[in-house]
Amino acid sequence: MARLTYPIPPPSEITPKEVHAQRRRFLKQAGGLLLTTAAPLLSAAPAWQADMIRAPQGPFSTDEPLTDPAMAAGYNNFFEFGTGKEDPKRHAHRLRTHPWSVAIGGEVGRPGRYTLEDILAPHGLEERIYRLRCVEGWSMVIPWVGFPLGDLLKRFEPTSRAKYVLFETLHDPDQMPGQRSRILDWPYQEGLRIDEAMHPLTLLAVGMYGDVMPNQNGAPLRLVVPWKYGFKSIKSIVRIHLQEEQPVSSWTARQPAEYGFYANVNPEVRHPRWRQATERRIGESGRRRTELFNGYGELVADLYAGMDLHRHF
Ligand SMILES: Nc1nc2c(c(=O)[nH]1)N[C@H]1C(S)=C(S)[C@@H](COP(=O)(O)O)O[C@H]1N2
Ligand SMILES: [Mo]
Repeated sequence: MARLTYPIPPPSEITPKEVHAQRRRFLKQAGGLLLTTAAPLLSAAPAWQADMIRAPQGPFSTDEPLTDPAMAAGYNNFFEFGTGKEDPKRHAHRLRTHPWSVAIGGEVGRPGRYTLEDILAPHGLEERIYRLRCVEGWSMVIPWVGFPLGDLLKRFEPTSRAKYVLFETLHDPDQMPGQRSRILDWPYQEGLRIDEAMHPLTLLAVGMYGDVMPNQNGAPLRLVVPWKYGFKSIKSIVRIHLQEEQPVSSWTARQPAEYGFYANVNPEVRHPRWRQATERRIGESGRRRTELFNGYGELVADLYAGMDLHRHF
């Protein structure tokens, strides 16, 4: 695959209209008549972005109506940019997503610091429409573009002691002013058990709705773990560390009684402050029932066979 060239033009400039299938689909679903006016400047786009906007539909997609892309990129949790839902959209332009690299280390045969281009080069991108449910009680349906995390981890040859994976977000208060507040111990950290990380549903995403990832959604590289509460889907990843011990994620460190390591969506496990039995789908009125494992139980329930899901919440 060709080396990439930068700087990355803003998504509006690189997204030719013929590749806006998802956006068109959304508009069609919404009964909208909007037309995109973006000029086709595909030749200016880095290779992986061109691959991204042509990404074929991958497995496990839901056919539920998509969330309005403006809502998906305008109502966010990204505490590095503030605690209000509109803060990330307002402030995330301060994040410089190029150059970007990810340190991959711990229990792997090939540790090192790899550029985003190195990371993406061998992977075919695909689009997967997944539900994501926030612990606070809202959910969205988003067409993510990415590739399975497990494919990446295999490349770096996990050792037999790699039982868990720790992920870390960039720590730079100049770019992420929310890190001046002590609401969380920065950098934001999350973790998965190795079998969860290797599960084919677990996605590393670089885009959504056929465009590069908006900064507020976790550019340039974020996790999407659709059967878990949204906070497990860590944004703007700079470190992936395989290890024997179970990581302590940022939310668990802050409130261990409220946020467990597993954080599987479970309508039967109560949260002291948020409703878990029902949820509000962004763009809908009223609430719908929340499903165990966010509706992905057929695919992931085996991972937790024999475990007490109330204790391991
Ligand atoms: N680094 C980082 N990642 C994060 C968060 C955060 O504050 N910082 N918030 C999490 C939470 S609580 C949710 S619900 C999802 C929201 O993703 P979205 O804004 O793309 O919908 O991102 C998760 N990833
Ligand atoms: Mo969340």
